[in-house]
Amino acid sequence: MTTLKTYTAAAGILAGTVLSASACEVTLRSSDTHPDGYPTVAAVQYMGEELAKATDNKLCIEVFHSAQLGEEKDTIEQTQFGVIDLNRVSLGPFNNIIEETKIPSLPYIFRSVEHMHKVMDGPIGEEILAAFEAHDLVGLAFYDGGSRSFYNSQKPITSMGDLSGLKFRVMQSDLFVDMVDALGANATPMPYGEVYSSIQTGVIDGAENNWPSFESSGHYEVAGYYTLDQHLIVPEVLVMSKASYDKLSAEEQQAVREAARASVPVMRDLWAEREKASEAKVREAGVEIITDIDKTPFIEAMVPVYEKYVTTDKLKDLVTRIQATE
Ligand code: GTR
Repeated sequence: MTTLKTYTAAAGILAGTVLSASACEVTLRSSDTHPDGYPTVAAVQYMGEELAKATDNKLCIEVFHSAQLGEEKDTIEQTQFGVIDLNRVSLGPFNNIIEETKIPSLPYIFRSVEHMHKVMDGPIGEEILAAFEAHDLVGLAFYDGGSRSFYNSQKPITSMGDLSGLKFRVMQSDLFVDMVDALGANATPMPYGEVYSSIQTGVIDGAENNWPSFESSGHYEVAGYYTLDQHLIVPEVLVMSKASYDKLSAEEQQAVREAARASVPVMRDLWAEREKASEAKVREAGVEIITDIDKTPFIEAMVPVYEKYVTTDKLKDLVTRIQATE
């Protein structure tokens, strides 16, 4: 059975047909916390089309979006066990498990999104993808996650001092707890799906994220102040369960890797478009956006965080090489 699926909604640039999962011999289940139409979801759907084409419809992908398979930390464990075949997540929730993932998750490690692309598209990115193997996962590709900034329900943050005493949700990673502490605020690690109600009920004052997530999660409805301090440019990653990968032939494994790689430029185009659309929607809603912020004290405050997390020669070398990348 063939079903029609168009990507035109939020995606804009893609339009085409995909075979429904039932037409395939093997349907790989892929998890994503984001809703249908979000760039990461559309990119993995695109990968599924490419994979079906390359394998004569033997392998397909079904994306379970909107956290249908669970929150990121839990789905990562399930992917390690082979219960979930593919998973698109931020690098953040891997920080406590895979030490190499901490490096691109360090605050202000990248000077720009272009710098991040240059690093992650090259040998350093390959090394970090390879680090997943020892943890029952196969790192397939990096996706974009823009830059993350703080938003809150209380007041405009115009300098680092304004963060003092506020409570922010962070992804479930010790690194991000220490990052927020170092800035003088309080951090609460929490699954993404609990953030909206936690801000609404005052359990936390805010969180931090990029434009598309701030918008698509609806957090902007309950947090009316967004300060573009851009403390993180943390890439997102697409991983496969090693158990699922090992069931495939060498040709199929190659097809999976190629289809994943082919989805990266598609994702980047969708991302660029969605960032603009999300920003426009948030501005339209009347959220106060603070762009005039001195990042220097934020960067200086991160020195002890780097000291705590960049401990081994291997990690120090990664930081040096990233910083030296033009
Ligand atoms: C988003 C990211 C998700 C998730 C979320 C969060 O930007 O795409 O994978 O990590 O942030 O803050 O939990």
